[in-house]
Amino acid sequence: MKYSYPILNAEMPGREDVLRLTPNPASKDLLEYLHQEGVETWLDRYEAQQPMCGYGLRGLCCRMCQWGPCRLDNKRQRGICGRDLSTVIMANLVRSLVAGLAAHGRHAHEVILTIMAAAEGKANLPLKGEERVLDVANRLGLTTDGRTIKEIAREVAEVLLEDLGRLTMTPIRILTAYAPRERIETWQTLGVLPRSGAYEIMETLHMTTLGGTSDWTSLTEQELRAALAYCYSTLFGSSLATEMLFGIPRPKVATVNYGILKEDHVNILIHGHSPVMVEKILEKIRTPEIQELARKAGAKGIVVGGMCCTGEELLARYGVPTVTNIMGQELALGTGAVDTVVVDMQCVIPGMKIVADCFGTQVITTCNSNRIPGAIHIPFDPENPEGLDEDALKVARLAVEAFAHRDRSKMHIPRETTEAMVGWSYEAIVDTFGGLKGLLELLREGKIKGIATVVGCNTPKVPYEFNHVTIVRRLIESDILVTTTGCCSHALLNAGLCSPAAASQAGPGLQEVCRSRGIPPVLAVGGCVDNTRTLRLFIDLAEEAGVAMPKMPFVFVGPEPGNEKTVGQGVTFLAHGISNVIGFPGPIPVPLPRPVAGAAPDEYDRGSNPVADFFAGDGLYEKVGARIYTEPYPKLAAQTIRMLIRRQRLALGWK
Ligand code: NFS
Repeated sequence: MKYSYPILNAEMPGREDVLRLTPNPASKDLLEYLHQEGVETWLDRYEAQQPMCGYGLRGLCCRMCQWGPCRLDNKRQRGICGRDLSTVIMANLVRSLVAGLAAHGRHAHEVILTIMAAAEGKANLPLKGEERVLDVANRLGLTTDGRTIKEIAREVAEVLLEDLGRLTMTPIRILTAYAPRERIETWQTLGVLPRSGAYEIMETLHMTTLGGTSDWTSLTEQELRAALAYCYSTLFGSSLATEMLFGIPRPKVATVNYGILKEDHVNILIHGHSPVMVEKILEKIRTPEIQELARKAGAKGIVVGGMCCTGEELLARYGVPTVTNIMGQELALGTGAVDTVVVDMQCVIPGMKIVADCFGTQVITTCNSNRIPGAIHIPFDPENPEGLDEDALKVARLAVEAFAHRDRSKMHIPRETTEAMVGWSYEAIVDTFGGLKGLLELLREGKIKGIATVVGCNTPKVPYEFNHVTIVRRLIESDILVTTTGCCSHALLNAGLCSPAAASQAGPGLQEVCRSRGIPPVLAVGGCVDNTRTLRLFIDLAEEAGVAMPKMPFVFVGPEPGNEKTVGQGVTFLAHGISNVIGFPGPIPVPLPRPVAGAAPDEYDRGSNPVADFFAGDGLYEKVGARIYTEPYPKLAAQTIRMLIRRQRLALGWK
């Protein structure tokens, strides 16, 4: 590895490392091609940022007022205001968690308001997820008899909206409806039950502003409180609302990877997180009018490809092929074969537009929160949804018409395509195993040793997608079933690990389980907000086993942490008693072992700081029964996960 960071006890890759280790040949091909062509990507800008700031890397820079910025270290242990090191680290951490909360919250808000519009007949959208509407209504104790599905959906949406924005101390109703009793009691004892997503954002910013709390431990409590708001108001809010609107996904076979793009077809990429407008756009693309328009433009057909979480929504529901993730978005446009990219909200990096301009790709933005200079803007507003059909048709027309302007001399499409079985909603997983009892039995008898949910973004700090794929290969070899979402799932989909054929790479127990059911050893459950599907599975399996969640053989793995949104994902699972294994040190100083002066040469002081000790030692463990393990080397990370699962099984007396 080219860049050594002794302060983190880790290294970061250089260009050669990325090209040598990145597992998808298509990504390597495009990275090399774009470099040769002089097209700038994240890899160039990442190298230009080296070496990175040691204060920022360890969360030691305080920028929460205009007295500073203050950089803290062993010599300067307080900022100008007197704020100490641990308070600065925790304030930075909890602020990034609530930034992620805000992002998922805005996503949830759009989908919930769309349900209201659909229920009131303002938007031409059928409520396709009747089963989910009734299920959530029953859990909330709402009256369903004698009411129309629209009336019930409207009332459920009101509850979800209130959970997002309540300011008074009424517990989040979805938390009360879905969280296990044992956990609710634990959170109550800790005093970390949240009010709502919006309230916990306000309270976090309030606590951490100049002259706010100087007790870092109160920020660890706020971290848990805000994570629970994040989980039960924004993740559940987005995931349940999307299922109410568009239905619960079911397993299906799809083709993914860069090779789905075709030279002689109109190629349209959809990108972002909220699936509302793209559902309509997809509907319009499939109409005879738009298909005919493509033929007239000289195309043999229309290909729609997905990126990031919007891509995963369409993949799970309709088998629409996906191409790549956040760090692949520039590469996908670098094929020069994309006529239009339609983006909604979040994880759309500005570098994408730079590449789009190099290849003449048309960019259409559909969310007022995510504007891009030079893009065509056709926004969706759930409070004024009447124009949705017309706008979606406009986008479809523009997208197809762009085919005529493509510069065919610049096309470079890698041939790789991969088969995958997708659509693993909570219900689909449970049904496949013949109910929770069936899956629990496989866990008890050890055919499946444990379940790891391997999720999250990419980061340039590890070779692109290398940690995701390496860790997961080793987990399935050890009979650990994997669920996945987000950008990690794109890496695993493209690597063929979500195909039933990947059963051959699994250990004997998992292999038998997969082969007898015709399923893959890695289940792609959806976008990041659909981590709720895995969480519900963990909650219900623990309940079925009659065992508290922290005792179950489950692990949360984030091999390539990137976005602020991932902080809340990890802490959500921690709060539920599920330990995290993280693939690169987060913004907390890494305790570094040092030889002890005057002692034997193999005697080390393991090093410490209060915040790292809290998360990785006993502080958090004593509160919720889980801790964070950080391991940047993926084979060692897989070993850590195996060890955690083995320990849990031994304690449970499962062989
Ligand atoms: Ni998740 Fe979806 Fe990817 Fe990270 Fe971004 S796409 S919500 S945040 S980068 S996994």
